[in-house]
Order: sequence, then C-alpha cells, then structure tokens
Amino acid sequence: DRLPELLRRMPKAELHIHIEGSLEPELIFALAPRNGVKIPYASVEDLRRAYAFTNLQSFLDIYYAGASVLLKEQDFYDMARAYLLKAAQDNVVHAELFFDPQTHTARGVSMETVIHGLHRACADAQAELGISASLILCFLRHLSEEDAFETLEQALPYRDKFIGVGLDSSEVGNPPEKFARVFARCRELGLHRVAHAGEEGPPAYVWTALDLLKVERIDHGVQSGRDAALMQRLAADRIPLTVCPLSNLKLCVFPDLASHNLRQLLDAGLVATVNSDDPAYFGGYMNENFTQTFAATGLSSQHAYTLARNSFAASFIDAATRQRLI
Ligand code: ES4
Ligand code: ZN
Repeated sequence: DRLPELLRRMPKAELHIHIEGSLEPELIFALAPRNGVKIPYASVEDLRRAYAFTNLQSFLDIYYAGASVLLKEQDFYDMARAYLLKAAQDNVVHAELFFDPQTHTARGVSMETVIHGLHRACADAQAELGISASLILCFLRHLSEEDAFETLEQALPYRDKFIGVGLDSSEVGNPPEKFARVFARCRELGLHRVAHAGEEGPPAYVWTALDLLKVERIDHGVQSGRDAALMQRLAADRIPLTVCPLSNLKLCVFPDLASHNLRQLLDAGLVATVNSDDPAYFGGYMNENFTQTFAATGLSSQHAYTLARNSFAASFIDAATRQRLI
C-alpha cells in the first residue's frame, strides 16, 4: 500500500497551526532556565504525562502555562524555526501560522518582540527552506472585545508583518458576535479573517462567524455536520474548513479517529483541509495527521489529491500564484 507514501510526499499547505502549540516539551525545558522561569514539572517526561486532555479547556490551561517560558525575540524565533523545519520535512510548502499575542503581552512581553521574532523565522524559512510562511494574529475569545481592540491597536505598527486575524481559545460561552465590531474594523483594514467555530461549540457559532464576522474560513467547523442547511451554505459559498483530526481526537471531540467526519465533509463537497493545530500537544505534525486519519477512516488517493488541492485553494497565497497551484 503506497498511500502513506503519497500522503507524506505530496506538496501541501498548512492553514491551522498555533505556533505556541508547536512548543515541544524539550524546548520548554531549554527556555525555562535561559529565562529564569520556573515550571511546575520535574522533567520532559513529567510534563508530557500531563498531556492527557478531556476537552478544549483542559488543554488550554496547560498550553498557556507552556507559553510562559517565551520572553525574548529569539525564543519566538526558535519556536517558529523548529516548526518550519518540521513542516518542510512534511512537504508543507506554505504555512499560515496563528499566534496569540495576548498570551505574551499580558506577561509584559512587547508586541514588537513577539512579531519580530516570528516574522524573522518566516523570512529565513522562505530564504533557507523554500517554504512560504505568513502570520495570522488571533484574538483570545475568553477576553473582552475591548482587549481585542487594544491588541489590534498595538499590532498596527507591524501591519505589514501579518496577513489576517483569527479568533481562538475557549469557544463555548464566547460566541463570535462578541467580536463583531473588532472584526468589522479588521475588514476595513484589509486584513483576512478566520475564526474557530464549531470545534466544541454549536453550528449556530459557525453561522454567526460567517454572517457577523464575515470570515473567509472556518477553523475546525466539524460540528457543521449536525446542520444540513449549514452544510449546504458552506458548500455553495466554498467556505473552507481547516480540520484538525488528531486535535479532535485528543480533545475528545470524536471518540476515535474512525468516527471522525472528515470523509462526510469531503463527500458533501466542502473545501475541507487537514491541519495539525497544536502538534506538540496532540501527538503529530501534518503527515501524522494525514497518515493516521487515512488509515482509520479509509480515505482514498482521490481524497488525498482533493485535500492537497483544497489546502492551496483555501490559502491566502496571492490570487495569481494560488490559481497556478490548484
Ligand atoms: C486551540 Cl484546539 C484550539 N482551539 C481553540 N483555541 C486554541 N488555541 C490553541 N489551540
Ligand atoms: Zn486551533
């Protein structure tokens, strides 16, 4: 069976990767003493043992704790560099990286430190690894809209270093409408817009992300499978879903990979893509997501081709280049 080899070798784009979620325990344990940060785990193994999640919030608590070792520009560079090396090995030729500035500015790290470190890693990856990489600034939805506006204001001096905005963190209880005005402002500024919706939250959150935030892609969106009218809307408007199978497995969104609805989404004609989300926490980068999901759900080489093509079609690569890739 040559399908796993095809999956590994095919060129692909990654559109749903939280760069703080690529921070491996080994790098956490290298950065902590470098920055004089104490972490409540004895060893890499001890920390990894804590990666047993029951839902999104149980993961977020440990994810924000892990990010506390990031202080200097070089830390952000090193984290993104390590991810981009892994991505290049998986034949990812284009990546759009989410980052969560509020996680860092709340600890006294400047917006400039965060963006400069990440952006330099993206620029070097283009030059040295031949992989294109851009940044998407995510607002934390458990914080206020006012806090999001202030974050946008702090980031605008670096407007040329990120291509869009997203919405992440605790979904249930923090619906898209909470951020309608800040997303309207981002639209006026010419920023791309995406939002996590329908990961754990209801299909209603996917509807409001589309209609009130006017997002161009839905991150996760797997709960859309429960709403036939929404499925028709997503297919008709070719709204991409950035699906993350190993994430859904580890956060108990589906009981096992065989039960994942990726195939249902593809067979309904949706522009679904496969992505790694937080690979250091969920046990696999891009190619692991592809090979494990295909093995468990019996997807075909035709599905592989569709997913690769979808990843470029759904990307924010400039229109002329994108058209050549699909
Ligand atoms: C996230 Cl899996 C997931 N969902 C929502 N927000 C996040 N931030 C990082 N990973
Ligand atoms: Zn995510």
